[in-house]
Amino acid sequence: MITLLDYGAGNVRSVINALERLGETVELVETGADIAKARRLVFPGVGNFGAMMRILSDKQLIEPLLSYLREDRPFFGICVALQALFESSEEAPDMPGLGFLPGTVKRFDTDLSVPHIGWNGYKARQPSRIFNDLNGNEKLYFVHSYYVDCEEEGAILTTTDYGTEFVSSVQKGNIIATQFHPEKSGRVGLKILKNFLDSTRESILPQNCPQTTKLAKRIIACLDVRSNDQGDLVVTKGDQYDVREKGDVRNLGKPVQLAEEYYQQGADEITFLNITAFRDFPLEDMPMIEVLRQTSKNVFVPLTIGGGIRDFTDRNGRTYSALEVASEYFRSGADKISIGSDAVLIVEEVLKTGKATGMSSIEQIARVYGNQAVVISVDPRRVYVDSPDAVKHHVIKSKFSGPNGEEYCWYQCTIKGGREGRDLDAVTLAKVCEELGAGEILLNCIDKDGTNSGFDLELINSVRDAVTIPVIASSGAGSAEHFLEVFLKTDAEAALAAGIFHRKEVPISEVKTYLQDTIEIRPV
Ligand code: 1PR
Repeated sequence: MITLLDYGAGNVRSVINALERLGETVELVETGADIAKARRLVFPGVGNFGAMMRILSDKQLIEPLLSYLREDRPFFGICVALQALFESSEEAPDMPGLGFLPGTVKRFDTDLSVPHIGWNGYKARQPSRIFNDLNGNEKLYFVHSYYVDCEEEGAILTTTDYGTEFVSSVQKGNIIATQFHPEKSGRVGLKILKNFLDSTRESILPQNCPQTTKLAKRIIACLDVRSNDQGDLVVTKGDQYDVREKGDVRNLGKPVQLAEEYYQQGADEITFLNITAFRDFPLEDMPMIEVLRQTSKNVFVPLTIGGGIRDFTDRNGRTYSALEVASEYFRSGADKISIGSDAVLIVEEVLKTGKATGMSSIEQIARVYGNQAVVISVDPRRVYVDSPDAVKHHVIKSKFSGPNGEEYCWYQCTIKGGREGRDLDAVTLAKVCEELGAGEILLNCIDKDGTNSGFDLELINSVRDAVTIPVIASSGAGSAEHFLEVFLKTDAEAALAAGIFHRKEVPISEVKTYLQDTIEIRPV
């Protein structure tokens, strides 16, 4: 029996799924007394440091937690739960941490994109039982903007490089805590959790840790999901967003099954886009929630879900906030949510009024679940113009001329799955969303979608240059060479593809094998 501290924010589902996969029964902590009687305690911290400490304090869990830690009973903390062990955090300067270890939590101060999202390595500083069956050159999944500066040298278990060398895990006796997410680190992460659970395992030092660790470029498989005309939920794929072929919705497979296949092949993340959610409210579309639940039981890499995240009033007059919709997705196993149409409308409003309300879906979800949990999915279309001043938008000079010889273009945002073009460009959208608290940009391109002709490098470069958060390049991948090209010619942190994988043209493992000598990737 494992006791899990669920303080009410974020995706504890993933951790429960990972522990259950290891054959454990999980009991949730509700009171201090539950902590007092726990035999092994797992604490998955998510979101904002201040919000987390406040909830722990309100629920009177701080003293029982500190007693548990001081008694040196088996403890595994994840992400913000690692940070909670320290004295304070720059994220919430007025809110003290548990102070179990000396040191503070700092924000990354680097030219690299923040949050630090993705798969990075580790360098072991001391032997531990969590290293059993690991050799040191594996990559683990991180997603955070803050890191711990641990003043007790002897407690540092591993460090990782990202602009600076930071502490990526600590161990003091039976207390272990990691900045990375073992529950999202595939088979390696499951081994780490298994080693923690088995206190009879000996402490060892992995032999092949790198001198310097590097963040891997991510390969993401995307599943566009909708009901077909028979009412079955299917993975589909459009050509420039048109998913119908001879009148029928193209059916490329079952979502849960395909997601598992891609996980086994080495996908670094899986994204589900509920592509008709702009008209069918997702909380009424329970099969999609069920897809997420089933997938998260067997897929131990990050899951993003998008589609229909916005305020909504159902036919009985009941109003749901975007935050409620997102919360349901998180509870069902999502690690990140992606917002498409609503982001465009929010940015239009901010530009019109000149101020943010603090109440938009982006701001609300980022506040509760953290910036890293909010992805903005952009669906732009290229519009050619004669001169840079032709429109009041971010215009670029293109290598490719338009149908009438135009040398310039801008990227028009669309909503409702590309059905409606708006008077807003993708660069401005990305910048304002970053300011509102988004953690990542998923950059599609309608012109390139389904064409197999390669990514739109001009679009990716112009958005990448405008923001400091990670950018996922999407649309157009038709060969392994296209992934190499996007990573060599742009600074995108990840590349996402759909058709190439669904049509089984090039499996993910082959893309990775092709990249591995030139690009830093997570080995399959
Ligand atoms: O607007 O918040 O409800 O979200 C709806 C989401 O659904 C958006 O993220 C939007 O991108 C997506 N979407 C809506 N309609 C479609 C469609 O295809 N008709 N799919 C759609 C978007 C783009 C990518 C695709 C890449 C790679 N599809 O998901 O996977 O272009 O494709 P490729 O590798 O085959 O070229 P909201």
